[in-house]
Amino acid sequence: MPDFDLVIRHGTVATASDVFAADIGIAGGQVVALGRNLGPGAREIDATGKLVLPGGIDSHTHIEEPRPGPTANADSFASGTASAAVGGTTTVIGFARQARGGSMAAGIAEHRARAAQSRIDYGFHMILTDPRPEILTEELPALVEQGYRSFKIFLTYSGARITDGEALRVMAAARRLGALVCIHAEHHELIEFYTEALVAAGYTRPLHHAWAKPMVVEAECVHRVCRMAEALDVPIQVFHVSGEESAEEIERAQRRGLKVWGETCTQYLVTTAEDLDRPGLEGAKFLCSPAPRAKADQAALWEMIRRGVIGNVTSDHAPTRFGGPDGKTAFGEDAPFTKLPNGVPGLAARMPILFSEGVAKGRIDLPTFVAITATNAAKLFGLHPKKGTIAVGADADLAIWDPERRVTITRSLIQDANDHTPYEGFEVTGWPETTLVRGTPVVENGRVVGAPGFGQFLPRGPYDLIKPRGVFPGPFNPVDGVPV
Ligand code: DUC
Ligand code: ZN
Ligand code: ZN
Repeated sequence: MPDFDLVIRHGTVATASDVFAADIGIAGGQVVALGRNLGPGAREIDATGKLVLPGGIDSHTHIEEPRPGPTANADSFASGTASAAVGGTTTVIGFARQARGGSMAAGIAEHRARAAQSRIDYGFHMILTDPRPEILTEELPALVEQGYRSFKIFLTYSGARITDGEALRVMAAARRLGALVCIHAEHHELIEFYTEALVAAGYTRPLHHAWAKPMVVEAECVHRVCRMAEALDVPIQVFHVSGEESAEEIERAQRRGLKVWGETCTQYLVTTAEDLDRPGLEGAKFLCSPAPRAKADQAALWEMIRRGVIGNVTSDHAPTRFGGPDGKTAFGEDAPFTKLPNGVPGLAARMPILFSEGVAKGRIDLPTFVAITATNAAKLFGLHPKKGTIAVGADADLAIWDPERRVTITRSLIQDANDHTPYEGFEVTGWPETTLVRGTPVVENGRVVGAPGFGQFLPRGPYDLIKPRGVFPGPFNPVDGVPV
């Protein structure tokens, strides 16, 4: 009679705090023993020479999100989560969107139906595009209770943006309900002003997307939302911090003691605005918002990761095919940047690139890699300690990682439904061989074996990290309408 369903033997286990040699005993989908010379498992994996890491948590992914067209999101939950697992990720947080004039609950119900095909575990942020009073007071309390414990707001993009006044009301609602507000922070009118001037002057190539949204556009807005969060005493995460000046705004807020967290994405660490300047429409493969910056910004972001200012790195996976009627070329080979859909695919590449550029190149140590790819997101989004670490009682979400394997990233390795990757030809050292979700292999030796529908929805209950501090900059608490 075996002691465990599965034993992973002889590996080197890494968490966000420690690296140690241990066997892992798994039963009922959870880690139940960590130690040497564990008893037999019904199944055994020999991890000699391998790292055993917490499966990644990619807390910013746009999978199967509907768009008005003609371009479309390339992935389904089945394809997107296959790709995530190929890259060692075991949990994704996606986005359920409220239609303007519509209900948030309806957006959730539709997205839950799509996500039923997920191969790995998942949760949602709620994109509030129209935070009318009845949405905030009548719909959100029940939805937060059901485990949708984070809101996403956009301060730019015509179809999604809300005003500063609306953002304040969303922040206040989040404070009352115990939810986290995640923010796309760019100055909308400034982008429009730049864009009109660029188009008028004939600057419409993909490169000019970066000209339309230079760093000042982001840094100003990051500063603004940090101050808004300070005024209302509301914890926030600033999404996709793309370079030095925005990261400095986050750091300044953190130094004032605010609960402001910063996220960056793989693409800001390895691509630059120069990639947008490739011939023809090739640059469109690198087009995302905020725009890719300069080499110096990449170095600054790594430094901010080392200092803990940037706590997690996501993919912001937002896949549009390049070719075809719904692809980035749908408006023609000389389409102006204003027509090009924003976003790059990146679910599978995230962890291997961060391991290679981070750990293998000596920029960060292994525990920091675990922290920025899994543990910190688990903590920030209320999934810890069930997710994001290797400990007795945690879900056995694991990536068995060959730290020496050299791989050239190609489209075919990625296994999503897209027709390109911005990381084509990128060379990495280190690759996940086997990915387990709750002790069940989803990827085995690079082959996707997890079934669509195996993934489970992760409701997120209340947790302390995102509790407000109870500190206001003045004598009055404007959320509750009382003196402090
Ligand atoms: N930026 C976003 O904010 N969302 C998806 C794609 C992108 O580039
Ligand atoms: Zn965004
Ligand atoms: Zn995004």
